[in-house]
This record gives sequence, structure tokens and C-alpha cells, in this order.
Amino acid sequence: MILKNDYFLRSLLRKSVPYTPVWFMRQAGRYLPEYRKVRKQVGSFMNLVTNPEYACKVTLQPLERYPLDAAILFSDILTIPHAMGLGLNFLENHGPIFSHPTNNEESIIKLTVPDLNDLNYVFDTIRLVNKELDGKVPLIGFSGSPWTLACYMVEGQSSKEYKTIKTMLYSRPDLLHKILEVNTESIIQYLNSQIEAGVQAIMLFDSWGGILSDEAFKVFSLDYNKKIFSKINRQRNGNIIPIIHFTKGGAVWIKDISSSGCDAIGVDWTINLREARDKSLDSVAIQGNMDPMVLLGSHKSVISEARRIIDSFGMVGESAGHIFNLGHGMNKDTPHELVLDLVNEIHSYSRQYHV
Ligand code: 1CP
Repeated sequence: MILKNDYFLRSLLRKSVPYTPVWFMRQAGRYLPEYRKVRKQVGSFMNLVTNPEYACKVTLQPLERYPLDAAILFSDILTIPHAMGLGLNFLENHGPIFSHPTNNEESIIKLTVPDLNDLNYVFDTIRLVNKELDGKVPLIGFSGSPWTLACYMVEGQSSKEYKTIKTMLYSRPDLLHKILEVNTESIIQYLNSQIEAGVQAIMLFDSWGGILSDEAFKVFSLDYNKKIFSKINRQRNGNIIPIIHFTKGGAVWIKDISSSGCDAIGVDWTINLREARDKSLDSVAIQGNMDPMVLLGSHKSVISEARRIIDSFGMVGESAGHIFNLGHGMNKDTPHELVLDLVNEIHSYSRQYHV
């Protein structure tokens, strides 16, 4: 398929573009009234995710409002553990919860790579979205990292302290490695199937890598992510499928992450983009990094913060790549009018930095 706008893909591969492309983590979701309407209609979050027609509809909603440079598949990272039989539910005002968490030896020994047919709803959604997009912008596929999925599988739900999984890490690392191995193999198969179904870029969400110690991050998260990158089918129909690695709280590890085999790294707002470039030696593109809470402020602060981030990256030129994004997901209370102002400002203000 010929893309009408390939600036996002070109930037990931550090090729020249006329302006800085932008998309947002959680660009579809509860801050949009049209999303809330569909969500209410289908009743539950899992009904939305497993129904390709509805999932396609909400994938496209933010693109109808804003001139974004990429679409991200509407799904969730927890589809894999759900297909492994852990029994996923999303409770109102609580978040995800598993009825069969893998927090003891017996459940961990039984854990296996899921039958990918149980995830056909994801691949069907990809095919449907691509048909509807008709080459307007590229579609991003994604997965959680082995470590981040393990956090939910072991804790059984979202967590503040990650006490159960950290206890396992320090007392039974063998059990945790077993989970991470099964997750890694599942993610490789899942991402390769997403590529086969038609996604044009891949993002690995290592959302909770940043809660680990320096040594543990490398052993229990990054090493597994590296294995995934080495096993992804990077070529499809003569095109390269770029990979983005995102660790929330991972700025201290940029040097290691940028040599892990990915094409781009997502960074949160704790680092200046000039420093991120320096640490990565411009060997990867950089995606980020506005604090999502800036969008809860005024029009003036949104514009000045967008400009500051673009200025901090500096000249893009021929061998560097910047994709504007938030440092984490869009907050549900984001005023959607400000998002349009932000996208327009990024597109116009960044032109001076592209030659
Ligand atoms: O009721 C609702 O509408 C639920 C809110 C919601 C949404 C909109 C959840 C529940 N997931 C999603 C969609 C989603 N999740 C996307 C869609 C595409 C887009 O970005 O527009 C993506 C990429 C995800 C990935 C995801 N899910 C991550 C990784 C990214 C991140 O935010 O760090 C994580 C950690 C999850 C788990 C999850 N899904 C939903 C909740 C409430 C949670 C728990 C979050 C937590 O533990 O704090």
C-alpha cells in the first residue's frame, strides 16, 4: 500500500521530513466524547477490544479530529495474558484484574504460549483499520514487554509497590525467568502476526521497567526485549518495519536501550531531548516527551512547552529523527480542544528545524 503520509516512518528511520510528525499514546480513549459514546454502547472495555468493527471505529476517531501522523491499533497489552487463560476483566474505576494470576509455582509451571487463533480479533482489527485508513497514515502495532506483562500477571492487577513480583524477583528468580521466557516467545509470535496482518511499525511498551534497579532492569527487562527485537520479521513487501522501545522512567538507561536493536526510543518528560540525543549518540530516533499533564493547563503553556521540546531536540537534518509524543498516555480529563492546537503548533513550529 502506498502511504499518503509516511513522515512518521521516515522519522523512525532517521530520514528527512518537512516537519516533526506527531501521535499520542492513548490518543483514542476516554478524553474523547465520541469514544465514551461507543464504550457505553458496547458495555465493557473487553467487548470493545474484541470486536474488530468497534475497535476499528475508535482507532480512527482521533484521526478524524486531528491531523495526526500515525494511527495506533486500539487494543490493550493485556490481550496476551488473557489468551493464556488468566481471565482478564476490567472493573469500573479499578482497572484490569485477573482471576487466575501467575503468582505461585504451580500456575507458573503450567504457563504456555497462547494459541494465536485466540488473538484473531486483533489481526482482524488490523486488516479492517488498514482498509479504512487507505494509506492515509501508517498503523502502529504493539505489545507490552515481557517484564511489564509479568507485572500484571503476577500482581493480578495494577500495583503501586509491585511487592509480589519483586518478592519473586529476589526470592525465586527462576520462576520469574520462566514467566519472562514464555512471555518473550508469545510476544515474538504476536508481533510477527501483527506485521503479517499489516501494521507498519511496532512499539514495545515497557511501562514498568522504570521501577527496577539498574542491574535488575538489564536482567529482567532489557535482555528479553533485545531477544524480541532480534526475532521480529523486519521486512514486509520490501519495506522496513521500524521498532520503538519505550521504558517509562528509562532515561538513565538510554545508552543501553539505544543499542538493543530498536530503531527508536520513547522517552518520558524527565529528560531534556538534547541530552537524550547525546546519550543515544543519534543512533536511534527519539519519540517524546511532553508531560501529559501540560494539556490540563492553559493554551499558552501547551504552546510554549511544545516549542521548548522542539527547540530542545534542535536541528533534525539527515541523520536524526524526532517524533513528537507525550511521555506517557493522554490523561482522561484532557480538554480535547487543546489537542488540536498542540498538533497544529508542532507541525508549523518544527519546520524551521528540518532542512
Ligand atoms: O474504560 C476504558 O476505556 C479503559 C481505559 C483503557 C484504554 C483506552 C485501557 C484500560 N486500555 C486502553 C487502550 C490502550 N491500552 C491502548 C490503545 C491505543 C491508544 O494508545 O490510543 C494502548 C496502546 C494500551 C496499552 C496499555 N494498557 C499499557 C501500556 C501503555 C501505558 O499506558 O503505559 C498499559 C500499562 C495497559 C494496561 C491498562 N489498560 C487499561 C488500564 C486501566 C490499564 C492499567 C494501567 C495501570 O496499571 O496504571
